[in-house]
Amino acid sequence: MSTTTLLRALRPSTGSTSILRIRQIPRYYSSKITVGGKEYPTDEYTNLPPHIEACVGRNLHLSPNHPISITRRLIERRFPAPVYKAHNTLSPIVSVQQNFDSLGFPLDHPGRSRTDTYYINEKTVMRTHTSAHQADTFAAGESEGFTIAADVYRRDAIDRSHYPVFHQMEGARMWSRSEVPNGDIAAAVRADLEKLPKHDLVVEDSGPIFHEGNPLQKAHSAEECEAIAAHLKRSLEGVVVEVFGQAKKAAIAAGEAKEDDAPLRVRWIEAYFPFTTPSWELEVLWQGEWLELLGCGVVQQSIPDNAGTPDKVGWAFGVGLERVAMLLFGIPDIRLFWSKDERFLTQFAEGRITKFQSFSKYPPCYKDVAFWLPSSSSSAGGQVAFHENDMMETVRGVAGDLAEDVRLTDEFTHPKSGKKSMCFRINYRSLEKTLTNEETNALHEAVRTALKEKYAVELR
Ligand code: FA5
Ligand code: MG
Repeated sequence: MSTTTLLRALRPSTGSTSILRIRQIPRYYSSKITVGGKEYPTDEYTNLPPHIEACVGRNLHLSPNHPISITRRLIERRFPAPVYKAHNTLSPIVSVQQNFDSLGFPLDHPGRSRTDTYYINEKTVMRTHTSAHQADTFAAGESEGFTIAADVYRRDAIDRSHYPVFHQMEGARMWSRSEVPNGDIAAAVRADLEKLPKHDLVVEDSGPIFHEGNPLQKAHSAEECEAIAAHLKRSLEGVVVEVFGQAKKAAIAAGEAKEDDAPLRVRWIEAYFPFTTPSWELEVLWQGEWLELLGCGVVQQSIPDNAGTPDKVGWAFGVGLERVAMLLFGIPDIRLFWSKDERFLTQFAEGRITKFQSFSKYPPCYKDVAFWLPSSSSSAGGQVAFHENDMMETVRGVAGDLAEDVRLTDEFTHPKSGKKSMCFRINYRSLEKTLTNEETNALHEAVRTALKEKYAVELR
């Protein structure tokens, strides 16, 4: 049975009130694709599916009573005007130049691949991060610092803290060699550091500011780098203090925490980004695991140089707004942010931090799918190798938010035939109701069919 027939067979029985959403994944694109109301030519790069395009324009970060917007405003408060200008309405459709080239991504960087990024066509992508706007914002030179909050798009894992569309806030603060007193950047940055509010949060931070593996840039003196790093870290620790102070107040009000509960654990770890060095990530301990909140670092000098502002030096960060909002509101699953369920939406109001009241947890249902990948000879006709993210997208495409997580549970290559086998476990769970066995089976069958049709896998 083809997917279409199967879907037609399913729809009448599930009725119009059913929340079961099984979708068709397009295998081919016509010559034009409409994204955010505008038409773009397609080519062999095009891989943006309709269920992702449908998120363009939802603007959760601009809906005043939505937790993503409440979180955005809370963080923006730490980066006030006139030093920081907030940009919150930049289009998610950007050029490959903006998203990758302007930031120094090497041509073979995995982030550029079609398995990781949604391409509208060869030259145009859905931004994968708010850093895509860094160079343009430096070039415009409207303010010393800025924040940019926006929706970003990535082909990524499926689990409770990853979603293919999420929100980031970029922040940057630059100082101009030609404008600071005596051209002394280090002194000017240190003076601004003194003006930042102090806090008593203990943040684990070991190791030197820079070293061979996380190097100082040639264009910066050690003193400059140290001052910029200190200003960056203090600014972001301030965000954490604010956010978690508010979260704790809300938890105490809800009777879920006490004033003298164990303090929050936060740590800096070294990181790598093509567009900053040295670089770090900030993590917090959440439900027993370290959760990465943001990436940051000293801006690669080539970016302001190429943007026509070579006398500027400074820092940048990018924080995941969902990650912060989950902690702030106690929201246990990233899919909830996209919920249109009144039981979710009516819980939140602008400027208020309250603990999310779960509307009961419906049972999960696990299903496994195993298959052989087409052997390389049969995939010669331009077909690319199967990537884990292809699985993620197939499941999202068919089951939408009814898929809670997808995990690769087994992978092996047959010693004689050389064929590769993969097994995935899909956890289906609705946030809104109990899925019946029949519904889960139908979803799973549609996933299997889609895999077979789109990737020519041999189901086992
Ligand atoms: C970046 O996107 C960099 N642009 C951040 C940056 C900006 C570094 C400026 C240096 C200077 P990364 O891929 O780690 O980095 O994503 C940043 C944050 O976005 C993560 O820390 C996490 O909080 C969030 N994030 C990443 N992937 C997802 C996802 N699939 N779902 C939800 N949140 C995500
Ligand atoms: Mg990261």
